[in-house]
Amino acid sequence: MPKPATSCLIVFEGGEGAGKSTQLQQALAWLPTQTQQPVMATREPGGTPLGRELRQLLLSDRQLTDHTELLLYAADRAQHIETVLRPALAAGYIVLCDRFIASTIAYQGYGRGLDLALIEQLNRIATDGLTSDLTLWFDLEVTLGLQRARQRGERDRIEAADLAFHQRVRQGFASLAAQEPERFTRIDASGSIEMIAATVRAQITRFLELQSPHD
Ligand code: T5A
Repeated sequence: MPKPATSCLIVFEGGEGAGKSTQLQQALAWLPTQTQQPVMATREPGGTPLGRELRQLLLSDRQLTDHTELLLYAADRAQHIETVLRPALAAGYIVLCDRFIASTIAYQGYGRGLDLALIEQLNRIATDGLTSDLTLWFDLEVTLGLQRARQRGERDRIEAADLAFHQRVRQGFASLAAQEPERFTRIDASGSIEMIAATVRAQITRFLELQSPHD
């Protein structure tokens, strides 16, 4: 696999239990065998010490208003970008990130029904213009994803939202994929872990080849 010219941010997105964290770990084990470039993994919410506290709040059973929830995700992101993502990208890393901006659009925008223009504005402030280079969306039928997530035990505050909420979240991801088909790639997450990992490897390989300098 050719070495990419620059650092890059590859984001793993999806609804509950779609398998994105499992796939991120697989990619994290495989990618360093393919490139000289340093590779690291991080996540939102919870990619910083402050973010881990925010994550606990966000996933606890506390009553949060929808706007409070939105602002806490934005605070987590602002801290993550300034203290983790930007320094890693400046140091030449390929960064694999579990969830990013698209989750806010899908969950708080489509799921909670908050104003998409407001979310865009807030994302602009939180990210200071940073966007993903490639987003892999793990798409799975909602009931199957919730079933997988529930097999792990207790439901968190967001998993516990009703089915219609999770269906709207899926529509949100679908809409983002339709808007930017090159950067935002849908991956069928219904197969085995190994089958999906092979698709992820192919997508990342293709992306890095496109990034690499040509003669
Ligand atoms: N959120 C996040 C927002 O609302 N707005 C935002 O802006 C952001 C950033 C935390 C929550 O925050 C919300 C979304 C979330 O509700 P999270 O930590 O990513 O985000 O938590 P979850 O989405 O809840 O993570 P999950 O772990 O449920 O989903 P994953 O990562 O998609 O699933 P994964 O890989 O952990 O797998 C779940 C189970 O399925 C099995 C795994 O072994 C595991 O047990 N599995 C498979 N089983 C069969 N076949 C496969 N192919 C499988 N792949 C995995």
